[in-house]
Amino acid sequence: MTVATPPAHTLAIEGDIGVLTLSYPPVNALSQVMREAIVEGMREANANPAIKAIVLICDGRTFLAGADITEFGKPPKAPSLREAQDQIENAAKPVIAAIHGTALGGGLEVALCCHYRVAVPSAKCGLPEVHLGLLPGAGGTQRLPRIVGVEKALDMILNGSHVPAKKCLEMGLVDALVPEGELRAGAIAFARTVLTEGRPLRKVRDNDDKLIAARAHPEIFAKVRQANARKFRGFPAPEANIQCVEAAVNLSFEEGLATERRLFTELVAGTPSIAQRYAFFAERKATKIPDVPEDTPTVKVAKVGIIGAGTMGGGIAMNFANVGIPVVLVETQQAALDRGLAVVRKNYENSAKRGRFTTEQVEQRMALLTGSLQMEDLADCDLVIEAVFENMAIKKEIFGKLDRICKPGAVLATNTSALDVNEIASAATSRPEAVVGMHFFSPANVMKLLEVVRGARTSHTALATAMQIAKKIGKVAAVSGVCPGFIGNRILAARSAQAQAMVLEGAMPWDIDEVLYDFGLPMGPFAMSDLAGLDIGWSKETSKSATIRERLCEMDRRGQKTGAGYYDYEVVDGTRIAKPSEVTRGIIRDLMGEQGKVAREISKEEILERCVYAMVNEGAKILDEGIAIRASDIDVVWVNGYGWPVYRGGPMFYADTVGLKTVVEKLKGYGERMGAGFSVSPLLERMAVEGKSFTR
Ligand code: 3H9
Repeated sequence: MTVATPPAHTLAIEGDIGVLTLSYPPVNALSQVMREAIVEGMREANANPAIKAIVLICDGRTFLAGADITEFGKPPKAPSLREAQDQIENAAKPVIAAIHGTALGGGLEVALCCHYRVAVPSAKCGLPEVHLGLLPGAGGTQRLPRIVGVEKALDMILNGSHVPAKKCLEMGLVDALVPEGELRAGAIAFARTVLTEGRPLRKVRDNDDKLIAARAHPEIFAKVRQANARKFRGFPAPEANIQCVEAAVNLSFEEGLATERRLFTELVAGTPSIAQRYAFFAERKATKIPDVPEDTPTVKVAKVGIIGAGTMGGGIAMNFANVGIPVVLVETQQAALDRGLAVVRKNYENSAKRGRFTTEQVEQRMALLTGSLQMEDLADCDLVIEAVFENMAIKKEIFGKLDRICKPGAVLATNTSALDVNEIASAATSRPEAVVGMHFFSPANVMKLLEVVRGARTSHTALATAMQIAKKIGKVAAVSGVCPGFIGNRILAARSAQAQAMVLEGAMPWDIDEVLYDFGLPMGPFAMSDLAGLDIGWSKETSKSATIRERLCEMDRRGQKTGAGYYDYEVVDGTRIAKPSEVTRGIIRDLMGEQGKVAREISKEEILERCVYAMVNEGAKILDEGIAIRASDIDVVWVNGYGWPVYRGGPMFYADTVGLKTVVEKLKGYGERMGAGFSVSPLLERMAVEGKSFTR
């Protein structure tokens, strides 16, 4: 079947207004076709004497979503975006951008070349290039501060946020809102007003008032750098973005544009941006499951049940309340339920205090949460998520009950982070096809990742429903097969094994943490253990005093919560500071002595390579076993669930950057030195020999 491609532009005439409609599904990205469409459409509209003003509007679900990211890194194709923008900005007739959906990146930069902008209330505008390791390279860093002022522009550009139309109106970024669903008519009416009132052909580039005001406050830039130092650590793009806005303030428009162009060119060719663009597409690819067609029927999730109102259950519930889906939260004890709901309320109130939403919205969200002590109250839920602690017997009991209580067709999910989903599905229910893993990460209302675990008998519908609801609640989902730890924790375990081994060879926990922190992770494995608590799964009765962790727990050094763990902790000015601990050092030395081990110097290079290549090796095994569909899914899991620095793409992307041949050689080399050795993944070895890569 041939699908007719709609023409990229059409020009209609409504009285004396030309309506230039652009169309390039799915998101009207500004690829060559679209740039040509703008140039051509504008020429036609300019040349037609019957047209006195031009409305620029888009078909489909959105206004222009930005430059076509797939074109970056390839030879440029004419016309350039600049040429298309010049056609608009230099038009002899007023051009009005009519915005719906999202005007993002190059899309907003095109709108900024229009003389006026109108939008529907649901529209959003943003310059999200920073998330791709880039900067707005089509004049955005020069025009936005001219229209909204330097501070607001920095905020938008550095956060890459999608700003709602109402706020855009307040900032002057759009000139008027028109009723929802009436964009075309509203924009035409606005264009007529411009004509009848004889309003000028306003060019954003000519307005320097806000920049002149900012010249008296050069400290704005120092402040923004300082305030965001932690967030920007390791990323080159934010600094380049700041320098562009500084150039807007201090240089002429054309000089500013030249600075922007130069820095954009540098960024686009660099590994961090290549990695971030890869991550953008990897996230979208992860939603596609080869044997599950996109049109697979899904369950409409109108009501969700959650079992367990602890930290996880409460956090999970917030995700659904945030998007207006009612939740029944089930606990066994009233006190636990009250506590859980109180924590949720507190979280919402804290967000309200930070200005994220209003107190009215707090109440709206809380009203969507109903507590219950009866599992029977889950009978009419479309999706039930079990979030009790990790105990197979208890989970089986719960799923047995759910099987009896839940309506036919409901999706039954477990939030287990390690247990066998197949066992839960088959041993406890008569409907294993309805069972799926939905592994949220803590804090579940904040962390982006959702590992969707596909059991041997999970139906296409249950799987597709989990993926669809993940998108609805704003999660980044990746599918994992069933294995201990699934994708994320299994790789974490491989890294931990190396970290633990190195501590008994002579590296101190803080040496290892420092290397991984410097690599870009938020924290290393030992700091992470201290944060999570060292006593997870530990008991005094069964402790064999065989590991450092067991000995620390026996001394009641159970991590941050007891004020000591691998590290000593000191509170300075209300901030908890981790310090290398002599006690831990002593435990390590004792244990090494008992095992007849002699400490050696371990280089930073070895620490990094053993930790990271062990992850890559495990990733290759996961891929080989079919636990992950594709290498990029593994990267999606580690970037969104474990803080892997996105400017390094993910462990599998990173391995490709290093070269698989090198990774295999190093793994073998360290293996020999360690004695026991790595079992190098046959897939990894084969790919290295064949000169292949995982992600390119
Ligand atoms: C830029 O503009 C640089 C300029 O400043 C300078 C230039 C000189 N290009 O997300 P979805 C694909 S940088 C190519 O699932 P949604 C996407 O891969 C750009 N492809 O839809 C997917 O493909 P598939 C700045 C793109 O409704 C399909 O479209 N702009 C692009 O959930 C649907 O995407 C941005 O960073 C693109 N720009 O969300 C905005 N965008 O079907 C990036 C999307 O094969 N885009 N695709 O999987 C978005 O944030 C979201 O796509 C959007 C829609 C919110 C628009």
